[in-house]
Amino acid sequence: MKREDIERLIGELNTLKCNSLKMVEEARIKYLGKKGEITALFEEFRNVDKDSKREFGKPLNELKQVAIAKIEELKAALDEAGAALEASEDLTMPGDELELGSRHPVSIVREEIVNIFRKFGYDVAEGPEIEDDHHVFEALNFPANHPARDMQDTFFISAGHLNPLLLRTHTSCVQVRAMETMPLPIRVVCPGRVFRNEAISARAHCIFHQIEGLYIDENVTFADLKQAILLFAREMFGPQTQIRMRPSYFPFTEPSAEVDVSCNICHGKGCNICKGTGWLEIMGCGMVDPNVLEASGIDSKKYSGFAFGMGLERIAMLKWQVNDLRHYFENDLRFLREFNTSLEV
Ligand code: 2NL
Repeated sequence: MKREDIERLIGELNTLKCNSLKMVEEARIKYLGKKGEITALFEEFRNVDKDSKREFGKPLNELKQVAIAKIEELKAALDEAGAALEASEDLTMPGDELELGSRHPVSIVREEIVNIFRKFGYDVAEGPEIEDDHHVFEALNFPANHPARDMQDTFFISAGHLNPLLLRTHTSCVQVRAMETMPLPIRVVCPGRVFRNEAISARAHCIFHQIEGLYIDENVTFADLKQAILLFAREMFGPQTQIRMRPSYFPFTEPSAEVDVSCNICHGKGCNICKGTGWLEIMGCGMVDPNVLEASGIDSKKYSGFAFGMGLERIAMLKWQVNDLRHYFENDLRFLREFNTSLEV
């Protein structure tokens, strides 16, 4: 028995290549079969003297392990290649169809509005949907007996506390957090989901979306508010758009106004959409009440600001004339596919 025989066989096995399972089986017989070369070496090993046994035993066993492992490896590689070949046999088959999603109308409107205010230099902020009484009501100048503070109108999570947890009823609370934490001046828009305890119908839902904006600096006036809203309206609804403001009331602004834009469907002539008035209501706004500034630690003698808020479903309704709120939450694919902007190329 010679050491070189063992080494030669290990070398052969290491470089062994087979193109078919038949070749692998032939190689197995050549090395490990009853009359195979390795089997023959084991036969020979039986007759070597005791000292040589010590020398050859270990390498011989290693050789056998190398051969078994190599045969297995070649077999596995060919099985895998065979399966892949079988699966891809007909290269003319059409590919699997890809289901493309689409943007939800509320997301489309939110992105449009956010992008307009980004261009104006506003930051975008988000905050928690589970809020406390302080950020939703107290810091926003809501009187203790305001109806929104009632269980009837707001989803409370922990009642009976001084500062109960609740689902936010507007996104103004995100702006309160901005006033508490951001350095002045502040320019921020806050999009988000809000919750009110309403029975679901075509015109009301317990979940909907808002975007609010806030600008605080020295010497901010109502004229700045009007100009900001006018520029926004023309970016959003077209360069011919006119706006008008009607006096209104919110606990957190004084003075307050509702904003209408000229109806870009009938151009003021009067149609179904604007109910014959030529105007469409799009948002509420006003000058931030000094009490609200002070509640978040801002000096109302030095700083003033304006704020505004709008409902995203309402803007989507004006844009696409889908006038039943429930469509925006049911995720019926026939509805969602109407907004398949991702397929526009
Ligand atoms: C509407 C009207 C409005 C605000 C929201 C606001 C926020 C802070 C301070 C003062 Cl932190 N005001 N937000 C102001 C006026 C109107 O929303 O109709 N929303 C759907």
